[in-house]
Amino acid sequence: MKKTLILALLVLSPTIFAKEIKVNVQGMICSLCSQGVQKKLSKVPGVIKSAFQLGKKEGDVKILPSVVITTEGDNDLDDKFINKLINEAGYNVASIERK
Ligand SMILES: [Cu+2]
Repeated sequence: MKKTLILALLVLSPTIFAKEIKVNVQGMICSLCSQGVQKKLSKVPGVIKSAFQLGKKEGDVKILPSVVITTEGDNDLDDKFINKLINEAGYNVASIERK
């Protein structure tokens, strides 16, 4: 019984304690752009997921392209690191949001 519980916690913990970092990215306008960023993110230890949203217009409001990075457990990526990674992929960070 105990073993099962521990096992369940181990399996679930990366998602339960995951952090989400939303990065608004300037210039990431098509799926090819986001693939480049995704490739970079996939090599970062602790990153378990990256979900891309391309920019769009809602009425007169322009919504920037963004990527929500999910990190495992307590792993966080600091702003400097994120800026560097996005720059290396060829784009610029507009803002970073953490929930
Ligand atoms: Cu593109």
